[in-house]
Amino acid sequence: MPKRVATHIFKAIQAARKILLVSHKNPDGDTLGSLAAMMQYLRHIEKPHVAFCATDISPSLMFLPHIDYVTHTPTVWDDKDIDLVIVFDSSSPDYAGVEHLLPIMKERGAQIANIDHHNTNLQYGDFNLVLPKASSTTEIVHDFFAHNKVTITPAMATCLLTGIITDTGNFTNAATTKHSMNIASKLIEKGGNMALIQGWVLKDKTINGLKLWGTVLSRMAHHEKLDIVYTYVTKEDIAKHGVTEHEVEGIANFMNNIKDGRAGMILKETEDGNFKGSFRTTHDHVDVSAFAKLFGGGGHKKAAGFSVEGPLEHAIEHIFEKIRLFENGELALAEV
Ligand SMILES: [Mn+2]
Repeated sequence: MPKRVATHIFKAIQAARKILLVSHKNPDGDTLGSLAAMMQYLRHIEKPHVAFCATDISPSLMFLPHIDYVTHTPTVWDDKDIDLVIVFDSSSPDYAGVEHLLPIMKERGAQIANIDHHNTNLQYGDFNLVLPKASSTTEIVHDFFAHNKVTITPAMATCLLTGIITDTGNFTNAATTKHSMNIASKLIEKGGNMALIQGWVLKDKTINGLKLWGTVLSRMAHHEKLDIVYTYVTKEDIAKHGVTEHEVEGIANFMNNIKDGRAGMILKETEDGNFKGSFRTTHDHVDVSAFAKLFGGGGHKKAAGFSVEGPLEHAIEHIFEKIRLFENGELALAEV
């Protein structure tokens, strides 16, 4: 934990008039767990605050305390009292969907704190508490509280444990370290409810959702030359099965169970007919964040995301061609 930054952010919180907490778009257990833990603390010290997420929250995360206080109405940003914005688990302002809002805040004199663990983080804050070695942003928030001698209540412990459980794939992926296990154990000691989290986060599949998974999994293909296993999900699939978009969220992580291929990829069609892609790998020698960066995306070595233009056939061809050129060292030439 970089102690100076942790102290500075803590002092900024104490001095702030009103604080805006921000999660990333399509929020996961880590960004919302971090936000919810901080929100609990702000409630405890009676610090005025609001909370913002640019998109909807998955029903499987609604167990987090006071999470219905988080709004996606951008007018919360108009509040002139806000003088500190804390963004959680977002490598860039775009990732949180606030690239147009943060500059306005800065102009108004508000300070930005950026708390994150993505190695692609753009260090866009006035305070950057960015630790790529941390399993999750909640692990950093835990260490931040510990450093500043903040008492972690059972509700806060549950929030923080949520991020560790979701980002480590329930303690199975490469983010699972001695430190993350150690903190998880401390959080359970402090009253963190692991069974509650696992019940909500892991046992969240519906029959129709799993039928959709079946469709998506049955399409799986193996790009032999690049040794990447991939599949896709369209808007039509989601509509046909009568499920919400949240039902497909776990498929990318599920691809970590595949023995074949050095990496897995899933493409998901967005409203505008373009595609959001996710890469996963469990192989030490593969860095999928390098693949994601080729398409302006980012993330971690073992889990990364990006966006590409549709239609589907074009997207798939474009992705594999660009990765091939990148690995052959020909990319610069091809781009000219
Ligand atoms: Mn995270």
